Amino acid sequence: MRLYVTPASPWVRRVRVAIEELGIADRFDYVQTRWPHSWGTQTVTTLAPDFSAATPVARIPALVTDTVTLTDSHAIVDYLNAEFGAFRLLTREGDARWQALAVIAIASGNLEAQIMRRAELLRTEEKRSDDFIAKMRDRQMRCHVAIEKDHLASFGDTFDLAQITTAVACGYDEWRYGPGWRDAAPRLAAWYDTVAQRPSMKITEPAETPQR
Ligand SMILES: N[C@@H](CCC(=O)N[C@@H](CS)C(=O)NCC(=O)O)C(=O)O
Repeated sequence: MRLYVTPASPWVRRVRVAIEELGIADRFDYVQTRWPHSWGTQTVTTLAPDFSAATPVARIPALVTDTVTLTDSHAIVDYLNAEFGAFRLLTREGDARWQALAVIAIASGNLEAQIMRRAELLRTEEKRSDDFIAKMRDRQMRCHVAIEKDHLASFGDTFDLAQITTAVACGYDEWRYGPGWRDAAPRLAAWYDTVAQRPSMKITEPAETPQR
């Protein structure tokens, strides 16, 4: 299977952490993609032809298997969980599934805000909207607080997709925007400090995306 990646993308990291937790890394070829800083507001015309052919969405991650191409991290982790994980990372049915999806939706909303903020920050100073950046930052903080207040206590022993997505949201916030989020959610930060030591988190620590 071919997985299109960059080292900076938290959506890619979410998939890679799931792969490591399932112990199936040897089944994948990781294909590096390159993005100029204009990606936030302009169509990128320098993407490799195989990547462009694989995904009309032209975003990472994208997974190409012999039978299907999946162009969204949730679809990919859902596929891995079912095909290789015996539903260990996200249970198939029942209340535990809906509780996990509740967490995943909040952590994903947080990640979307972080990426939109990043795209806005990549615009020139004259074009950048401080209001928009503040709106995204407020959303990030509300999401961290909500997970700490409503969900953290019920996190179980399995580092499942709810926890993986939450940890990746904490990790990206810290890497891109600094430790400020810790003041908003100190108990979540303490939990994150523990799970950040897992091998799956360590070997997927973010680094800047190659630009060319
Ligand atoms: N909902 C998608 C989001 C994927 C996404 O936004 N990826 C970013 C990198 S973090 C990307 O490829 N951006 C390039 C672009 O928007 O042109 C997922 O979960 O996979």
